[in-house]
Amino acid sequence: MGIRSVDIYILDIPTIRPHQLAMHTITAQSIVVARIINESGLEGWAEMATIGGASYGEGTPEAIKANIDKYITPLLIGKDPAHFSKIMFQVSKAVRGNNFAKAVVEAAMIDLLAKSKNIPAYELLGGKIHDSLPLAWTLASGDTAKDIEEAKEFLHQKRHNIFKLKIGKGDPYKNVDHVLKIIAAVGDQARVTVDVNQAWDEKTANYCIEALEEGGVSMVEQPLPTWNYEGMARLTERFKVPIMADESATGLHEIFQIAKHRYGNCIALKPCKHGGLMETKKVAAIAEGAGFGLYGGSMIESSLGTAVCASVYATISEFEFGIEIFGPMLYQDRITVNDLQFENFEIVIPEGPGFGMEIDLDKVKHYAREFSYNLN
Ligand code: MUC
Ligand code: MG
Repeated sequence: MGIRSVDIYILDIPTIRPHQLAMHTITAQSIVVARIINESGLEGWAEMATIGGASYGEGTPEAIKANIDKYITPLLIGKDPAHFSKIMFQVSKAVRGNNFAKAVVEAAMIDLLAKSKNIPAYELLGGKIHDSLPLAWTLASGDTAKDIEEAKEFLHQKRHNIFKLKIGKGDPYKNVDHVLKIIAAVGDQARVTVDVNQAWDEKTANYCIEALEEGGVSMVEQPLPTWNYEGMARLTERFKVPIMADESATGLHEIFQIAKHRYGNCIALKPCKHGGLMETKKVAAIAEGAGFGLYGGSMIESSLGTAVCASVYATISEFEFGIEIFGPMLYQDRITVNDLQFENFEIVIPEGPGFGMEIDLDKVKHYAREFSYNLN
């Protein structure tokens, strides 16, 4: 059954509180949603998110949509999603880079195919190993006291016992002080990690990581800019605390280089960075072969995109650092009728056909910058 149409929508959905990263503070998250319809009218839906326009990385929502509309959609029309790997191989020959764009269309084809077979999407990805996975939360309110209050409340609710702290903005000495205060408050009950989002130079990283390691931080994510691979290798060599590659861990070839040269010793997976769900599995295999610990990363997707990530993470054997697809809980609203389930510090892998989410079309229309219903 061939693909009749591909529609890409950009939606802006407000968050429950400001979420402060080194380069940007999120108050509304922009997501890219793909809807693929086949000739019998069956729909596949998927979502990828980016953060802070062009400030996190090159893949802005607007560029993702423009490049799909012009260069990827024509390669999909008339094709059968049952051959999604072949279609993505053809896309990879015609379109360089554009991993976020590739990831969202591949995922929508997988959702459509799985729905046509009435099976969960994870069945098409090798089948699920996990029914649920340990879920981290990011403390990033921009205020130490508020972060501590949030962490205590989530421990009490048994929602999270892994906390990632967003640091890198402002004075590095104050960053360290902020982390040490949070460890003093909840470190006996929770694992605390930090994400610097490329904000430090090597000298600053050396000073801060020494203090953080001593203070009991259990992982440091992307302390240096993506270009500074060798600096990442030096930090990895020097410190016992694991150094995670996130923004630098993009496609298959980059991850092979990271694994080979130890530009870090653990990796944050994200289907959008790798260019799809099948690529995520390949990347995970490289990391596993290198003995790297894995983390199930997020770009703060809403419930639909979170279900996409959960479906592939469920098929990957081990996440030493847990996963962080907490996105739906940071949004004020959702575009699906149903929601993900969270219990006992874990996220439950969604069941049901496709990614297990039912789209709320009125909500999609409400939050979309532009909406058209393409039924030709
Ligand atoms: C990132 O860099 O990891 C994931 C969680 C969060 O708070 O920000 C994202 C992006
Ligand atoms: Mg990160």
